[in-house]
Amino acid sequence: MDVEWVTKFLLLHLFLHSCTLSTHRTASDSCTTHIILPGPEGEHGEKGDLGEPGKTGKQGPAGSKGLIGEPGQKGEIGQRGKIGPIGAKGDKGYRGLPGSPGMKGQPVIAGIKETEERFYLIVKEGKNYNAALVHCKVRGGSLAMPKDEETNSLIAAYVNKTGLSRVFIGVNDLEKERQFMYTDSTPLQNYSHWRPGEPNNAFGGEDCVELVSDGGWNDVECHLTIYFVCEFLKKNS
Ligand code: GN1
Ligand code: CA
Ligand code: CA
Repeated sequence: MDVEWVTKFLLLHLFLHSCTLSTHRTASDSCTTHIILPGPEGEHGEKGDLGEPGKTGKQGPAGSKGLIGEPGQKGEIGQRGKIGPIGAKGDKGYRGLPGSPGMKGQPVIAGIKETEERFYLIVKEGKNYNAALVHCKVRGGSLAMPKDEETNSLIAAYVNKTGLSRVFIGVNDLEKERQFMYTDSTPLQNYSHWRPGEPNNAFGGEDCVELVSDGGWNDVECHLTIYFVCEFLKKNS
């Protein structure tokens, strides 16, 4: 039942009741002129117009952190790096196996020749003039010093027999250019056996002397490495 209608009915009923119970009023002046009954309720009004859009709401709080993204694509291969520093020196290697035995060597001394006073000895070890001289000296001798044709021929024959073409002999002009001396510091006196055109001090640097197989002498560079002849004085001469 409609609540508003019930309320109005009750009010009216109350009004009527008080009117009939009243003792200090007459029925004629109080209950006939004040009865006002409301009419029936009218029809509902038309639906109102659409309201205006509401105000923009306040900015909301920040959302929660999103999930981690997918990994990106693999990048291109990088450029080649700089060459690194030189590594530390390696350890010393193991000792190698011993080599196989060598062939039997040629005899260093090619026989011996002698005169009445001296022994002559070809040394088949290539040495420069100074080393050759030392080799003979430490053995108590000297580089051969042919001081006459007989001795020179003997040495030449010896060189030929040994199959050689040249040997150092103990003659040089180390002390003074063009003043050839024997290695015992005696000057060339009555004898020499220069080849034609020698000594020529070729290239300005020939101060030692070789004896070639024909017995002739030639001045050569002292640093040449060739075989040589030592001589040894016999003791009792
Ligand atoms: C030799 O080969 P050549 O001309 O450069 C010799 C010289 C001689 C010359 C004679 C190292 O020199 O001492 O004087 O022949 N040099 C050597 O022609 O044997
Ligand atoms: Ca010279
Ligand atoms: Ca020469």
